Amino acid sequence: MEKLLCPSMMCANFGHLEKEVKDLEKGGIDIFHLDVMDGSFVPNFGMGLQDIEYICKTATKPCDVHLMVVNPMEYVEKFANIGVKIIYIHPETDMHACRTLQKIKDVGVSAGIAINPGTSFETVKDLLHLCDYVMLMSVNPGFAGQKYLDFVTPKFKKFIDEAKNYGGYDVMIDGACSPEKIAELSKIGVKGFILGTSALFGKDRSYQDICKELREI
Ligand code: S6P
Ligand code: MG
Repeated sequence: MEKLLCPSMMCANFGHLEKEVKDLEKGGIDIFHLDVMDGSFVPNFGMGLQDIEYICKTATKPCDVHLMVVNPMEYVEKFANIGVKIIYIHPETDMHACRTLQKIKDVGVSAGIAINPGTSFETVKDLLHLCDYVMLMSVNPGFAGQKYLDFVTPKFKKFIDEAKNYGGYDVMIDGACSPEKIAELSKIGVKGFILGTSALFGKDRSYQDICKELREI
């Protein structure tokens, strides 16, 4: 199965953002992953509308937004208007996740859920028919550079096995996604990999070399 390689832009060098976008595209990435944090749902702040808009305009590849914010419904149109192609919400922070996912689809954007390590398949199963993507967090959301939580691994298999019953969403991983995890999880059917400090950024090799290697493992 062809992998989706998705650089997590909060880990990029903001001193040279345009160059980062171009180099990553040259490296062969598939989707830019843009984390939005409101200091409330998660204890951190990160990327604002201006950053997102700049990356969407500079990039030729599609951009997603991972909304780690309370009341994600309020921002769906804003992000759609600045050109993002996929919106992930956290059902844990949305009393009407069903309605929000439908709204995302209605504005012509692909819909995804991102779920915390402590959120089970059973908790979200009635949302899955509305999802194009399901992104499992293998760290508690909010920060790059954390440790992979092993108890999440069996959940990947569960979501992959069930995908055919809910219209065939793609399963993604976000958090501490190392080359070893990519090798292990791509074998069982994980499609997309959010690449932060564990696999892509801060290495002294080109994005091109790293991406080529990640595709082959
Ligand atoms: C943070 C965010 C993630 C991170 C990414 C970093 O919760 O959702 O997208 O940026 O996980 O990756 P790494 O390899 O540093 O853990
Ligand atoms: Mg993320």
